[in-house]
Amino acid sequence: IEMYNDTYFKLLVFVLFLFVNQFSWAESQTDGLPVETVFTFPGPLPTILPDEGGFGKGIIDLGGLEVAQVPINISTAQRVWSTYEGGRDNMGFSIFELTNNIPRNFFKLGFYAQPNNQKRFGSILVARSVSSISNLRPPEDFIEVGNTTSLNIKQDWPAYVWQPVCLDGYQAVGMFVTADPQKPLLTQEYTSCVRSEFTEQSEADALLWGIEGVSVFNLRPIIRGTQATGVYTGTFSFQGLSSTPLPPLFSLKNTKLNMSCMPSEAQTRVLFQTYSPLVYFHPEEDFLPSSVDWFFTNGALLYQKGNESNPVPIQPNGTNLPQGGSNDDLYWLDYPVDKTLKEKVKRGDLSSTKVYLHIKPMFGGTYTDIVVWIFCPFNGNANLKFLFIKKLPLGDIGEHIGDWEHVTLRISNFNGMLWRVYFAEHSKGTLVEACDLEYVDGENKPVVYSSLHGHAMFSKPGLVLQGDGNNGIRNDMERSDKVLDCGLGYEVIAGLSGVVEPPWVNYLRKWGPQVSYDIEKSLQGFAKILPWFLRKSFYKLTSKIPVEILGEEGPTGPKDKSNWTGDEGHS
Ligand SMILES: *[C@@H]1O[C@H](CO)[C@@H](O)[C@H](O)[C@H]1NC(C)=O
Ligand SMILES: *[C@@H]1O[C@H](CO)[C@@H](O)[C@H](O)[C@H]1NC(C)=O
Ligand SMILES: *[C@@H]1O[C@H](CO)[C@@H](O)[C@H](O)[C@H]1NC(C)=O
Ligand SMILES: *[C@@H]1O[C@H](CO)[C@@H](O)[C@H](O)[C@H]1NC(C)=O
Ligand SMILES: *[C@@H]1O[C@H](CO)[C@@H](O)[C@H](O)[C@H]1NC(C)=O
Ligand SMILES: CC(=O)N[C@H]1CO[C@H](CO)[C@@H](O)[C@@H]1O
Repeated sequence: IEMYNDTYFKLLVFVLFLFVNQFSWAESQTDGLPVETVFTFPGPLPTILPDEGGFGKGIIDLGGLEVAQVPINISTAQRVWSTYEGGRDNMGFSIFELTNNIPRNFFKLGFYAQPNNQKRFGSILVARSVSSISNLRPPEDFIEVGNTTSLNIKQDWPAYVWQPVCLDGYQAVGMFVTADPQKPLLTQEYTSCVRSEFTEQSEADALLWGIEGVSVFNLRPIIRGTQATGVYTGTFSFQGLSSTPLPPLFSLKNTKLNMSCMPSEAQTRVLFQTYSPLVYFHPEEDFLPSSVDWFFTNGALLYQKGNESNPVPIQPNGTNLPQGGSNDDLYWLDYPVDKTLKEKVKRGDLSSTKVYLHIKPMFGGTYTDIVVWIFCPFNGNANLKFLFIKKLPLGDIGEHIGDWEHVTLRISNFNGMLWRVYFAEHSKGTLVEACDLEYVDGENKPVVYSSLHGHAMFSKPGLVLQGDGNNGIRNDMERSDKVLDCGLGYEVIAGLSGVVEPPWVNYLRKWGPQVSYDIEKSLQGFAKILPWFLRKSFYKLTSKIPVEILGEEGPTGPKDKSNWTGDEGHS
């Protein structure tokens, strides 16, 4: 007992000491929040090869308006305001102003904001006019958007939010924030009105924070895709502070769009060597990926409507597949007729798997998307978690032949840095910022988890339910020795000059027969085996699960999906 007392007394004193110290040294409430640390990649950044092209040069010319991308870090930006509650993980968010290391003669277009639950990460564009016409102007005035005095939130001091008022023919692209009620001076420092030729309409991107009807989100161009001109600026909008509607904020626009800032083939390979994902399949996964040639040469057959008794074997690269046309049901692929061979093909072949890369410009050629397509010959059935039933296999539901999945690396053409990764998940998906990814030790290779049977892509292991929160379709992700290192075997199938698309890319019909079972009927079958008092909630749950999860996206190839030329969807 005495020893107990003595040790514990010492411990108590020590803990008290730490506690008191904590208080006296605390400078601000952000101490210890992830946002206080600047994110750095675990490995070396890609080497920007000396090249005649415009990739990785730091500055991109939008056709008379040059933009540079400034990372938000300790030596470039200062925090002007934070709130410590609301938003992601209820940790609040912070607003930053660029203060140093802005390239000479470039001007701020607005401020930057990010959630406090992330390490300090991201960047914002600054601009310079390089034309006889002034493509940039200081604002005529600032509108007071509002202030945060009346918000019942933890904050060091209130924020005052301002939006530039521009001369006719010019548009504002970002908001400014001050810590005192004085209007920002109308000096050259805030040369933030952009000539309309270089702007286009914007909309809300990711929600950064929201509380009591007030919301803050990044801005992105409304029209996005490989041919779209809208440029992502990195500014944000603060909505709901004032009751009067505000004039819209705009995105930038690349009037040139000559794609001269896209990486060359050699540069693309360096980028993929740096950021190629590592994909973990579930330990219980039986249906692994394969290369398309493995699928073809192991007996996959091409069927034609009306001639079903004469399927034909498929040549390597799909040279005998019908080209072009549309996703009608005139042709489809199926397994070999032989039972043993069929079972073999279903299981794929991890060791010979290749991934297929589609390289495409995004945000007016200021970013490069490297879409990493993975083919699995078979998509296994769906499992449901329902009340006390942890795992109810749903018979055939979810099964289909020919499963195309993807993750997309979005890389800055200013500096070759990875910005976001898109994880495709059953016809939707999630964009994850580079600071929130898991990486292979000491490298910049993102870790990806493929869900059991459905092969949906996730950034974290564990269980994700799609339904009503506690019940729904299971997505089980776990590390195992079934792992695909995408950097080891890949083929660029489209988007680089000189690359000829293999014929299978232009096969636009289904990679498996049309899923023929009746989902409704199968579900009714499951409901029947449940006790009667559970049936109603079972129906209620299954009605909430989007049909495309149960039926899957359908076995169409990469080019049939609008993501081929469009932006990745948002969750
Ligand atoms: C911050 O960004 C600037 C501008 O790119 C860069 O020069 C500097 O090295 C960075 N500083 C740190 C501490 O990462
Ligand atoms: C702050 O906003 C409130 C409205 O929410 C307004 O009444 C007040 O005048 C503003 N304060 C200043 C100093 O602008
Ligand atoms: C595209 O624009 C860049 C930068 O102004 C210029 O150097 C290059 O010659 C242009 N390329 C083409 C193909 O027009
Ligand atoms: C059916 O397929 C076989 C094998 O490809 C082909 O020889 C035959 O001409 C086809 N018949 C019709 C009616 O298209
Ligand atoms: C498939 O096509 C690619 C180019 O598109 C070529 O490099 C490769 O040799 C072809 N493979 C076969 C097996 O024909
Ligand atoms: C994962 C993803 O975003 N898939 C989309 C790709 O495009 C098709 C349309 O062709 C959409 O239905 C999918 O949701």
